[in-house]
Amino acid sequence: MEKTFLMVKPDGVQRNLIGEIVSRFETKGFKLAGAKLMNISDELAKQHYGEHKDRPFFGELVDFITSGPVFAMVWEGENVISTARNMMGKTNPAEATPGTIRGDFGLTVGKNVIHGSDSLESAEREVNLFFSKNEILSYEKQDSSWIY
Ligand code: RTP
Ligand code: MG
Repeated sequence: MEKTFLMVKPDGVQRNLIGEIVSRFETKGFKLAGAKLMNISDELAKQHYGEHKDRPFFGELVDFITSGPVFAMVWEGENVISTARNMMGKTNPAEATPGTIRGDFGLTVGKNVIHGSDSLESAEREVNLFFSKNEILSYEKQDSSWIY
């Protein structure tokens, strides 16, 4: 089943949005396969955002993502990569549609609350960069016949 890497950025953690964000993906129907609160090292930040290393905002981006704890997650489900990107909204929260995470909670492009993998290749790369094999759980949801 398709997996994606999502991360509540330091601004989202500071603003107590972990629960709200987890809730959106849970109620959408995706399955949580792994999660942890962690600090990102300078080295990990540079690897994660390697594609942006020549952009003028790279230094700021690395400083910000290493500035405090993030909540890293692996989510699973059909088309989870593109659906999660739609649920996040546009990179610039000023342009993100209300109802999306960035549209509802973000203000500036630098502090846009959440990261999500943008392709199958980046999802595989980012899941493996942040999680070891034994931190990703494979499990079935309970048979729901006992829920009335
Ligand atoms: P992300 O990787 O964090 O999920 O965001 P994204 O795909 O929507 O956007 P991307 O182009 O990958 O940019 C990564 C992050 O860099 C910051 N950024 N700042 N100052 C700027 O013009 C600028 N542009 C991008 C944003 O925080 C963006 O999420
Ligand atoms: Mg990106």
